[in-house]
Amino acid sequence: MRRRDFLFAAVGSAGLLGASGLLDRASAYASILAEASAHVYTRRNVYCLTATSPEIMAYKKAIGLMRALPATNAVSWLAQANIHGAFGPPARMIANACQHNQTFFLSWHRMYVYFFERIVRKQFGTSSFALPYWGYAPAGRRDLPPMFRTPTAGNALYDGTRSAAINAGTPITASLVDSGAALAQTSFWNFTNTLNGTPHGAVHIACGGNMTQFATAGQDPIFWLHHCNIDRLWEVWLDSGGGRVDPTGDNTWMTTSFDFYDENGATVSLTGAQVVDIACQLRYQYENSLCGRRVVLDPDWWKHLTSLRLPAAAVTAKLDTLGRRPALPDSVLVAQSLAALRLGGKPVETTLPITDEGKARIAALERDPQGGARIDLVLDGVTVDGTPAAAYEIYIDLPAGAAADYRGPHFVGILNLFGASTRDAHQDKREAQIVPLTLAFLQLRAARLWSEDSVRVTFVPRGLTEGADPAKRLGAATPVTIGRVTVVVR
Ligand SMILES: [Cu+2]
Repeated sequence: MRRRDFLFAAVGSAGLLGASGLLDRASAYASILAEASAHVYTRRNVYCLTATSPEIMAYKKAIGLMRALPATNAVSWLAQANIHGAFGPPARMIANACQHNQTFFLSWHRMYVYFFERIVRKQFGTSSFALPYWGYAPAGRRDLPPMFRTPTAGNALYDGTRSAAINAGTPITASLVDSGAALAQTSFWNFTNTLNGTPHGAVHIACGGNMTQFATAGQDPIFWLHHCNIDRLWEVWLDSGGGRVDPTGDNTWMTTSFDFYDENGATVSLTGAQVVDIACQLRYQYENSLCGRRVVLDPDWWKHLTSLRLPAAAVTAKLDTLGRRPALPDSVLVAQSLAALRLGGKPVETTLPITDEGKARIAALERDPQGGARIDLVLDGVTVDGTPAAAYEIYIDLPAGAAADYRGPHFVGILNLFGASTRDAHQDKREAQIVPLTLAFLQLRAARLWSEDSVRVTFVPRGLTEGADPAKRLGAATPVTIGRVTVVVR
């Protein structure tokens, strides 16, 4: 296990830190280490596995058995998918409970995947079972893992509702799986809002079929691996440091409780405070995504330590201020579109004049970027007719004639079309997409690329998979509507 996890596990289970904060009593730690290693399940990158890996065999078998159970059985495949979203679920079952808002998106899905994994392990899998994660990355692989796309009879991992291109192994378009914009954020709320759209929503849409709607997403076996990866990215973000911390000062986030079914079908609940440490509280961890290059743990590593200290309270307090900002203070409107936008196969640009008060607020934010204010782009009333046929990259103040490059400073995310289909029964459950702009603002401002008088927002269509051409696919059709585009300072 990683040193950080071990440290947490050790501190959590024995509280052996001396008054000096120095870790000592090495032999006690060695036994805790052995104990902890034996009870922490490791989630591995699916690209490191094959169709005959134990995790994959167990998962496949479990899906078959779970699908054979009625939806009234809490550990059935449908009952588990229905917790996320459902068309007409059985009475008195937990259903339609998914949280896609900025407060509970990450913690709710962590709990959901955690109990699902326990069900597979206890009821249908093996005692060492851990869900693999779909570790797509721009530099690595972006295709649907091969064992999920073999349409042979009896392959429970195959889902025929997905797009033909995805089931053929065509790589997802690079900007859709890129977590760079999310990981660059330092406050939890900016991170979760950015991640929710990209790669989370973008990958749902790229898969097509069941994955595009709240009510059916959990029925595609790849859903659980996708959410494992979203959960892993939360850990990657925390490990990046630089003030990235969980909102443990937010009472609502910490104490709101959600219901699920455990491995025996009993109703259980968890709060945010109970899921902040995956190794210590939930007994799982993520293997890094480098296949075959596992870090071999030296059982005597602690003998080489001279000192290992936890950060001093003063340092921790300073780090925490970034992540512990209030969640949603009152916002001030900076700029607003006057009419709904229709998006199709060609780029669409809208220029929003900045109000006088908006200019003053932005100037104040620039003078004191650590002061807690933030700029957000808010996209309300986003709908798509039918199944999305393209993705839309969002750019801020992209200069006329400049190439739209998602790796550049103007890119802020992908328009989130997950659950936006007018066919989705839970379309009304959707909330506005919040695209954090503070980081882009500071970067563009430093490069003198931020416009004083207006915010220009450009939506650039991209194929969902490599080689797909939205202009050709959509022609003159404009199936996507954005009801309102606003920029606010909070
Ligand atoms: Cu999702």
